[in-house]
Amino acid sequence: PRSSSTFYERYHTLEEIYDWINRTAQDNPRTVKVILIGSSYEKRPLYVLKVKLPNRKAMWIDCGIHAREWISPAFCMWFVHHRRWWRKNRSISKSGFCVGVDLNRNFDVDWGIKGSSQNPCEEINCGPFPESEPETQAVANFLRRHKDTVQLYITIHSYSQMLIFPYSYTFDQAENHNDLVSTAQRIKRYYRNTYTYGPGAAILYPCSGGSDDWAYKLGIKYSFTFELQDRGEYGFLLPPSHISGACNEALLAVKTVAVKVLEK
Ligand code: ING
Ligand code: ZN
Repeated sequence: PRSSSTFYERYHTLEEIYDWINRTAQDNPRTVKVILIGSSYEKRPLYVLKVKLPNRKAMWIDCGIHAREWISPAFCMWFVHHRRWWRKNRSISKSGFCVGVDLNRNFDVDWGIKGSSQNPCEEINCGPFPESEPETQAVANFLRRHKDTVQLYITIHSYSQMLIFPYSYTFDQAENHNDLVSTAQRIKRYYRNTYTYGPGAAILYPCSGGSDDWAYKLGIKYSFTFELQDRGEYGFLLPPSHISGACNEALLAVKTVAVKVLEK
């Protein structure tokens, strides 16, 4: 449980809301604009916060027409801030309506079968075909060119404090499973916090098109997904004060694996 409520879980004064409007526009100069559309009977400014959509369509939301309904302006702020929860890339689907492919479902390994969706509006959309996305292509092409020298593949995600290794797309055991387990155990010894480890399908969920499985099948026999801090207290909103703790922990882990794998 969170120690205190976040900014968006509290009610704010009009002054605070004006500050928030300006800060939001300043922090997102390309997507957010403030437009003054008039003033109230008591001469307080009325603002539109214009948030750009990928196509040229638009919708209107107003909040706070009735003064005592405090949850209403709180919702408008929540709605705008929700963009902070974006997961996918920014590719626009064929229909032009939804945006984003989950790059960790777009790799060419058992593509589109498990734990993924063909629907571009969903969070785990695998894209129209394997390696359809420029980001996936770039990584895959580079690794294909260098697979003979790259011995270790690591991909960093958050959160949940886990060390995941192949496979995620099948419950079959990786050929060097015991070796992967002992590597993960070695890392775990250095952590103060609790980390869970194991094959993705077993410890998380079965899921196709992930980069670690793809890299493994390319021939990189040590392939890990690190899920960094925390375990859900702050989740994706890990406060800046936790950055050094989380990174030092991950640093130690990366060093430990690197020493074990590359010193052979
Ligand atoms: N987790 C991963 C995800 O893409 C994962 C878990 C790892 C899936 C390896 C597939 C393969 O769902 C996060 N945090 O994104
Ligand atoms: Zn992730």
